[in-house]
Amino acid sequence: MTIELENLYKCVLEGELGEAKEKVKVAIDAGLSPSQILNEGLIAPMGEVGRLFEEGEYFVPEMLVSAKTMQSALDVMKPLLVESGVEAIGKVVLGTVKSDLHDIGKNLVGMMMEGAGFEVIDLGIDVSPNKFIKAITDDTDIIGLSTLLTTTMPSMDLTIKAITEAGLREKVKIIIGGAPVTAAYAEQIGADGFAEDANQAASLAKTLIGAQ
Ligand code: B1M
Repeated sequence: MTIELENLYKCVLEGELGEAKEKVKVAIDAGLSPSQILNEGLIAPMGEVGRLFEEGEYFVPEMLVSAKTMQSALDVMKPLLVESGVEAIGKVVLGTVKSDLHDIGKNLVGMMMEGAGFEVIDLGIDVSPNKFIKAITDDTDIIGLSTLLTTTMPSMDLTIKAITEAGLREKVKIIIGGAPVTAAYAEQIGADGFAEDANQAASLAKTLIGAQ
């Protein structure tokens, strides 16, 4: 790993909120690619944060400050990940499902989808099935559901059931993702697809609307 990425990794791991933006700029100026900065400098330390939490070395406040650090770094990355001024190829309604407050992965998915040319309506975190339903308009193509907790995976199932009961299932394609989610689970609950990461999510969304 380059010294710039090592510094960024440490900054996210230790939650040095004020430093993150600067470290990202240094990595960009050093000519590192956005995907390298993202994967090695930002996503990798969050995995380590999770490991330290499991081992009882980190607690919720440490996880939170690392998350805020990563989010502020992502804000600097956004212009590199999102191409502006392009006419939208489709509309995505995105959210973290009911009872789940994790949003970094979802935000990244939103950025990649925007970068792929979609208009993204981000409903935020802890989104109830009803809120997803209310957000579906005539021009909505894709619903994206994110979750990070095994305990909130059933909220995905409930959301799809609610969309079906509201008579809207045929109008939209539904993509699910998040660390505990699998392709088998997507099939089990009747989603149209599962994506492992934000890039795959954007690519899957394009495939589902016939744009690639
Ligand atoms: Co939480 N947390 N957390 N946490 N947290 C995890 C998820 C955990 C795995 C940590 C651990 O124990 N190792 C664990 C879940 C265990 C489980 O269910 N199996 C956990 C726990 C237990 C909890 C609490 C219950 C802790 C507590 O209170 N005792 C609590 C729950 C709160 C709630 O939601 N109700 C909690 C709280 C929090 C914070 C609020 C402190 C904070 C979140 C802040 C925020 O998001 N704004 C937090 C954090 C930061 C984490 C870890 C450390 C990092 C998550 C992250 O941002 N990763 C996480 C450990 C880990 O993931 N290793 C952990 C980086 C991000 C880029 O990756 O979100 O996976 P990820 O997104 C990926 C893919 O999953 C995918 O694309 C992204 C990458 O390209 N993806 C999609 C995501 N959504 C997608 C949607 C798609 C497609 C792909 O289509 C629509």
